[in-house]
Amino acid sequence: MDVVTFGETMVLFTPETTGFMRYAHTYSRKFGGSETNFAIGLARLGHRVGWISRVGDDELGKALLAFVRGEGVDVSRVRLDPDAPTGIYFKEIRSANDVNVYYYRKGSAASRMTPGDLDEEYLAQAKYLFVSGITPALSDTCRAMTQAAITLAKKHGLTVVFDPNLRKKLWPEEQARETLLALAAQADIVLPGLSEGEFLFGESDPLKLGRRFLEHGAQTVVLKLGEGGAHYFTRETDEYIPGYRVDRVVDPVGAGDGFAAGFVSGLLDGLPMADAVRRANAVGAIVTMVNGDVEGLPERADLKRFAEEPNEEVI
Ligand code: KDG
Repeated sequence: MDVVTFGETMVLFTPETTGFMRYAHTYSRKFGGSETNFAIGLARLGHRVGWISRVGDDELGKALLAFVRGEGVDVSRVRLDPDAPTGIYFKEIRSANDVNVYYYRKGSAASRMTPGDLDEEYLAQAKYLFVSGITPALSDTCRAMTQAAITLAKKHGLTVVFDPNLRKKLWPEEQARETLLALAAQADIVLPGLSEGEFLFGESDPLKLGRRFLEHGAQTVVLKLGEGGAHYFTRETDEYIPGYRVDRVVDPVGAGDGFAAGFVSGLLDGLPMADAVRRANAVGAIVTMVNGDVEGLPERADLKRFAEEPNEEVI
């Protein structure tokens, strides 16, 4: 396995119409969850990736599992929980750049995960552990599991990649800040968005923010600037990598996970940091052009085509 990740994936209902959810009558059923968005992104690019989780032992849980398995992600460590349902979430698309989410996930099967859901041998054989800041927000036991996963990863020499993925709907701000800062301090690579950095450190200047994350413990920080690209920082150097202009954003949800998949894929392929960030920008941009959290994730050929197109860079 190149990469292992863990966290909750939900059944996603996307309305066929834009506007307030109260007027939406028809939905298409999809699946979404930061960690499987990321894992599917890597699988589409040809990497070996495993996902640890729980889903309900119900029809939707089985459909979700079949979907993720069908995308080439190893689900051998996912448990069907007979005592709790699979989580659900709805999207409300007011406009392409204004998407709300409504969660129905409290008490879900995944929120009942504990450190006992981790298989040490399974983790130990991977190169990277991808940790999202959503999992510790789900419950006390999921928070303990997140810490246990990082501890095991460090014990076995995995590189820990952390995306803060701040979801204010899931937990009180003070608890979120304290927990996400503690996790960021232990990660080798941190992939924050600008607004997440502002939330964590009260700092909005990208250069200062990147250095704050380094001082806090990370070896590498890639600050995501949306359409504007990304700025990476290491102990030795830093560099701004412009983003790609997307003519028509359809659905921005999942772009950050695509970014993370593109970046880790670049590292697995041994690309220099700047090229890994370029790939991350490209995958993130491609994801926004398609409705759904994972549907737009590119395969190698799509990525090559996109890179060869005369894409305008946004600086
Ligand atoms: O990054 C996209 C995720 O936010 C989405 O897929 C759903 O995992 C999800 C969440 O918890 O919001």
